[in-house]
Amino acid sequence: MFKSGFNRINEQIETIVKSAKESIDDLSIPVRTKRVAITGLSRSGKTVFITSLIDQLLHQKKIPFVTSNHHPFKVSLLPPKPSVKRFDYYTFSKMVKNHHLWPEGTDSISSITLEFESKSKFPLQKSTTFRVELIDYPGEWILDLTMLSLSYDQWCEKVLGWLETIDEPLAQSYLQEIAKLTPKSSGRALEEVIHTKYANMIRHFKQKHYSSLTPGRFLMPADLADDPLLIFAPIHPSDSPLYHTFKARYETYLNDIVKEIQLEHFKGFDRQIVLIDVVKALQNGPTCYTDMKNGIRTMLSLYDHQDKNFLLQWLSPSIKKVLFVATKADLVASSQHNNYLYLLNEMVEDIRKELDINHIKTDTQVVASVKCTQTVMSKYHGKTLSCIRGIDAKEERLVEIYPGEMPSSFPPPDEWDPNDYAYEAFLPPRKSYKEDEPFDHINMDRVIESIIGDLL
Ligand SMILES: Nc1nc2c(ncn2[C@@H]2O[C@H](COP(=O)(O)OP(=O)(O)OP(=O)(O)O)[C@@H](O)[C@H]2O)c(=O)[nH]1
Ligand SMILES: [Mg+2]
Repeated sequence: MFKSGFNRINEQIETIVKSAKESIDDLSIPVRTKRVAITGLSRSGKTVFITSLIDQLLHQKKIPFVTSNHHPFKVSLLPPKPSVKRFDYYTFSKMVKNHHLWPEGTDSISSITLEFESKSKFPLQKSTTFRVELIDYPGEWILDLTMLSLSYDQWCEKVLGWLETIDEPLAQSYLQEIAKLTPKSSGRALEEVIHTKYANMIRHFKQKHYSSLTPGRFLMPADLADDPLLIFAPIHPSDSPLYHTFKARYETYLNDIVKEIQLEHFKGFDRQIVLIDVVKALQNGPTCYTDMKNGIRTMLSLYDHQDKNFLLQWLSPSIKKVLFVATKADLVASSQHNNYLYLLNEMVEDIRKELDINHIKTDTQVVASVKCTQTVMSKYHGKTLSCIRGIDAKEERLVEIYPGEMPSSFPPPDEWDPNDYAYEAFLPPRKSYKEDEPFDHINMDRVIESIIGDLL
């Protein structure tokens, strides 16, 4: 049988397409890897957020905003480099889903890489593969990075100056103690007394929800507990042996711990998510709010290109996008999520302007990584109001509470009464998950779209 001219042309086209496809396949293009830093002050929700992020991407059953916008994609987990601990997604998700408990506070740096394989939008290309690397670390350690730009004297001046401004008896007592030091002050016993007083004070401040506390290893020493390297504290400059010993240990701490161990993990990030516990700020009053805001600003000053510190310069230029996320949105009635977003926007407004000057794109979102509550209409003092129903963390039983109205703007300091906001901590829901069922969440799909949607 004769082939029609049309068929011959068709066959030739097919051959050309096939060989073009093969030559594209042969090009061994290295897999693109984007590094996403999940940062946030201590207890802001990083570990739970990363666990939920992975869970949503692996199962893809509750992220319609992502799945309906893109070609189908598959996600698998790869181990990190051998030198880094693996983020223990399986243990954490099991703990939340099966045991209905939260993971403990993080005490070491860990990492995990997600490999995405997505069907190409173009017929000539095979499916595209890219990787997203995530790191988790103890929130207490993040502010240590900013110590890198401070000499011992500058750090002391900053910390002691701050202690003078806060209305805390322990701060006064510490300042009085160090005022007694003389040019002859020396000896291990005295070093330990001053260090212990300072370390206990900042641990106490952490309980009181202060955020700008350094050094992080005093709060979360991990493998350095009882290491003499940590025996230092801020004191006024002098020629005393005590001052010289503290100064030397401060410098060793920066070089051996902060630079060598911690900084290594913060280099070369492309995108950053900053998690903020805005409910905590509202609930603990103006001092906590200001302190938290300062903590976040300090954390992000790493990207200030005006900074003359070469280490910070080396770290900063790769970040192109920062997403600010208010976590634990399930503590807030769903009708008040807009106000929750307004509060977040207000909190990060100045910081966003600073990042904008440095050509870093920013965005904001409110999220619950694991939705633990339902919003229900209930009678409260004779009125029907939006209440929150969930397993109360203290009472370990199902409760319904009315946490108060979330304002659309932070109150002026003299009108800000933390008692107006009765937000409670909740345990993960006591539900039984179907196989492959991810966590219920609020807006995790919006976050995924915002941070990696362009790659899919
Ligand atoms: N209701 C609710 N609570 C949450 C959620 N995420 C975190 N939490 C609460 O916040 C606490 C801290 O969460 P983590 O993820 O451990 O916080 P982290 O930032 O990793 O804390 P560090 O490791 O100490 O820096 C948890 O123990 C929960 O009580 C959430 O989505 N909903
Ligand atoms: Mg953690």
